[in-house]
Amino acid sequence: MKRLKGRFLDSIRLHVKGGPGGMGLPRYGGVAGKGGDVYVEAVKEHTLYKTMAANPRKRWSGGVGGNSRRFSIVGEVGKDLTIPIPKGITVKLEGIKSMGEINNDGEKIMVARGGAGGSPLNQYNGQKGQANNIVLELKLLADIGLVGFPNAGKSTLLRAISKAKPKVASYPFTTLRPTLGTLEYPDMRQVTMADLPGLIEGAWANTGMGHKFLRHVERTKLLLFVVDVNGFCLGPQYPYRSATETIILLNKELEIYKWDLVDKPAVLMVNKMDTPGAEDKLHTLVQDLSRLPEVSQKFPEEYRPERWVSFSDVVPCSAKVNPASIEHLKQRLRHLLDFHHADIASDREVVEAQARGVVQKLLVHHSKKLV
Ligand SMILES: Nc1nc2c(ncn2[C@@H]2O[C@H](COP(=O)(O)OP(=O)(O)OP(=O)(O)O)[C@@H](O)[C@H]2O)c(=O)[nH]1
Ligand SMILES: [Mg+2]
Repeated sequence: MKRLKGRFLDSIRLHVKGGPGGMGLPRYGGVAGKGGDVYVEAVKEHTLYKTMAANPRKRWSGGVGGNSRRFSIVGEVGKDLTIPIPKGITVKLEGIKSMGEINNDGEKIMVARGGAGGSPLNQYNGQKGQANNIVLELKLLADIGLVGFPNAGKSTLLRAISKAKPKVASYPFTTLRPTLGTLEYPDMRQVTMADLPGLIEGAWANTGMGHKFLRHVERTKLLLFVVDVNGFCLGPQYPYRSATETIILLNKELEIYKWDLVDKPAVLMVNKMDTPGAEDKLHTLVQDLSRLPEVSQKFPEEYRPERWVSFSDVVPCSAKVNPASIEHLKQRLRHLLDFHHADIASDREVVEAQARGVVQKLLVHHSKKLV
């Protein structure tokens, strides 16, 4: 069990067991009831903490199937059990196998099947229910997810742009757990940002912190790549990676984790612009950005992305020493989030209008807005 902060749980493990089937009655050919199944179901405003509090022993079982009796020849079916959980959860069978995802309230998944009731098929012996250890992993819900190599300045950025106070230090892998911060705008709009542990090449193979934290960017609306303009080197025995190379390698890690993560709107923050020689390096980086596939040729094939992230903005910043650059970034992020939101909203408008047969009018209206 991982604790983020106070009562915030990131993942929990539960033991779930389907109810056993009842006993059949051979003399009368009586068939017993099957055991109850166990489900997990998303309930509005639920949290993993509440799931834990509801049953601290973490063992959940379905109801026992009724025996077949002389005066009630067909046994009663055991009661199903539903475990309330929050939405935004990946349900896994212990190990790594995913059983499914729950993204909306009311969605449910069966996690353990009840045993069959006693019948001629099993010599009238009720069967045991399935027993599983399952892991419920929460995917954070943030508007913006920070993605970057270690030491690039992600936590420094979150400190500068919000009131959150994640740990900052000059060594890699300072951030061990996701942290959320809130960006506040003068019109009271709030945007959330998730600071995540640094990623390095081969994260998919669990190098560094591994890429398990990428699940937290699955539900974000926008990816903010944070790169150190000077590039990165983990240590003397590791290769140096230029800023461009870190972008390519991050792109690959995202693609491997989930290919469509690469399609999310993305912004590139080029950090540490206060350091010597930064301008020249930025210049090279910007040139490289238009020929990423070419630059990636120097890597072995397994590090070369097949799908490319496309950045709508490249914002040079200094998270540590230049608050104005961070203010500018904050404005750009707001603008992009509003833009993408409007995009979704106008799609919805069109669908609804189509249903009412007024699509023509709307299209005229939209094209006017564009000019
Ligand atoms: N010169 C300079 N240093 C910076 C800047 N931003 C961050 N740093 C320094 O870079 C180091 C790493 O910063 P962090 O914010 O901890 O980096 P991170 O990306 O969160 O690193 P991990 O948590 O390890 O992934 C710290 O020593 C920061 O002070 C910047 O704009 N300019
Ligand atoms: Mg950090």
